[in-house]
Amino acid sequence: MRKRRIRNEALWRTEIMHGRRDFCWLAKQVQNKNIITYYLDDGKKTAVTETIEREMPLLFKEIRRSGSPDASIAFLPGDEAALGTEGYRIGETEAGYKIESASPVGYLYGMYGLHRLLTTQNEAGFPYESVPDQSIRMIDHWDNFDGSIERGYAGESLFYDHNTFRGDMELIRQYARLLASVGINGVLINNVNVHRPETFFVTGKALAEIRKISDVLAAYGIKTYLSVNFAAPITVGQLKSADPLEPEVALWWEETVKRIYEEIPDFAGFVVKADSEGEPGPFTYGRNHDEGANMLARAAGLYGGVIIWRCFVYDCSQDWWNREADRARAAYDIFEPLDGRFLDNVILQIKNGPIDFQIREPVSPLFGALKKTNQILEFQITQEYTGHQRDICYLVPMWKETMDFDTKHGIGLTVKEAVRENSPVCGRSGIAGVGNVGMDANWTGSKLAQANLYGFGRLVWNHELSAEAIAEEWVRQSFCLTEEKCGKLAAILTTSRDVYEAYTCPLGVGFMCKPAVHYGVDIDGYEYDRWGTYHYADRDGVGRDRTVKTGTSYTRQYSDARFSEYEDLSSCPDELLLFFHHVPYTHVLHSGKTVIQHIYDTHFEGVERVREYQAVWESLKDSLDEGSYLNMKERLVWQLENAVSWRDQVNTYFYRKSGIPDEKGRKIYQ
Ligand code: BDP
Repeated sequence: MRKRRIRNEALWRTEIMHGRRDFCWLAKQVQNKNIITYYLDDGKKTAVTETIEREMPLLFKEIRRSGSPDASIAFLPGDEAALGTEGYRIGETEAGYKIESASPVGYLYGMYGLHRLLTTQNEAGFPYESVPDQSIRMIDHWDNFDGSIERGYAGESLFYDHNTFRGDMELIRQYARLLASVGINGVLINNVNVHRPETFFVTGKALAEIRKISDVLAAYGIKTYLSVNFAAPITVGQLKSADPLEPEVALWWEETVKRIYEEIPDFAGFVVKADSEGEPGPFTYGRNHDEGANMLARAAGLYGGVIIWRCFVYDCSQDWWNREADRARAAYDIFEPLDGRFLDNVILQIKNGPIDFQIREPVSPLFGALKKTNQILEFQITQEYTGHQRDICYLVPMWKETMDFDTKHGIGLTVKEAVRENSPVCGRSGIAGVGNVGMDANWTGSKLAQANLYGFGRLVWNHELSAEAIAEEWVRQSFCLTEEKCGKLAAILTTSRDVYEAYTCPLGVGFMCKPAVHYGVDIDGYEYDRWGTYHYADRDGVGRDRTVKTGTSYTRQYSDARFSEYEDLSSCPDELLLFFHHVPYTHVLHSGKTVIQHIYDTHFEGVERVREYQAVWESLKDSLDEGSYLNMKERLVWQLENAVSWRDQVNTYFYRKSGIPDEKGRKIYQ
């Protein structure tokens, strides 16, 4: 029998009563505030207001007193013009607090917001107003019906188990609670690679199960999306073709969508990965992507649904010897010419970088260039290329960097603005993250990887928060530490992206990891393969030449200002140098170091930093719960092994290629 997870409310409460900590940031009840009553007086009950009623005693300690309560939380109607449909304002009253919002879901967010403020000693004070910066704030699950999760590092799927729906609604409710507490309002429940069993999700029996999931999520203000297979009319509908311009194909989708909405009236829409990594798509029929997406959008549009169409489209059978073919160019080459040709319920979902979720990539040139198309920016929360939830890698600094990046299209158009402002329908734009949870008792496998899920939600809701502030918030909500220790733990998080980059990926080169697995070092693993991700190291130098002058011309996909910056060796930022240029090992960086010395230094330093993390973690031992302490202690051992093997292989490899010794004389295996 499967071991039951330690995750139910009763246990949360028991644990708190015994002064022990639990596995997530909502475990702390607000105490000593004498919050005893709440008034939710908006006339009618909804699934969301019922959720609020259930949640209140979990979050706030209930102390019943005789007579009229002297502390309370009142929920009052708020001003929609200022707060929108999801925002809230919290103020103090003589009797306690008031939460104003124009909708039940705003109250829900306000309740979690108040809990956060009171458990993190936030200095913002009251009144406190919060309105989300993006409309769609979404988690994408790459979960398969057999229970496995593509690129999942925290156990099996919450939703599926051996080709059945797991049916653990209480677990899904707890997950929805976590997500709503950080403002997530959409969940894609199946893998974008839609294998045969999931292709049938759009049919009767499965829909009844999906409806149950969707109902639970909806009670937390979360909408449900499904990934569909573009060839479903053939697989499911027994048609001969899935050509988007064939009337019978369009009709099949119309009927299919109708059935879905009959079962799930508030269904959000489809996510589609087409013509990518073996998935079928419009190209199969000589059609373009607007034709494919618009055909589905017409069907979904009848019910208010959307089509999220992914731009992760590239030729994964590239000839590695063909220096002109450049995978980085693909998304822009395909989608930029289609700008303005999509219906207004189509949203293009664009990965943060042009290749694939590496620890360091430039920002996708589609941001800022697409001006007449709804857009979603896609991040990866699950640590596929960033340490598999074994190595610590807090990703919020990287996401923040992407969102704040000035595309220099127009006057100061950052990515976060471009996503929202360049989308014709603002409510149909936003940010998605590929989720990192599974059946593991602490949700994310690595305790510290929780900070990525938490941080994703917080940052996507409020773009002004710093990565440091979010890390501290999460630490305060998850542990009971002194100020000093809280600072130490938050510092591990906030430096961890740089450390992971230091021992893995020099100067933006990327993809020196083990093929398929994407963890551990294999410098030439992808070098002579079909996937289009090459470092071009030879005896004279390293890096991919993507310039107009001598390379693949990828640089030209950016705005004029960014183009000049990247094209010119003297202005290209060090951290992206090898992404854009092929340079000799003796090339001197802006930092003053040569490329080869930079490679040696960062790989030696990366390992030392991991050793420091181990020491800090040991120093926190007595202040941590045993489970969390052991969880990360074990992972830090793995991380050190990983960092050492990256250091030794990368340094040896480049020493052999270049023949240039380390100027500090450290040990490099030969
Ligand atoms: C890559 C993953 C692959 C996904 C793909 C995608 O390696 O498993 O299917 O992204 O985003 O990073 O579709």
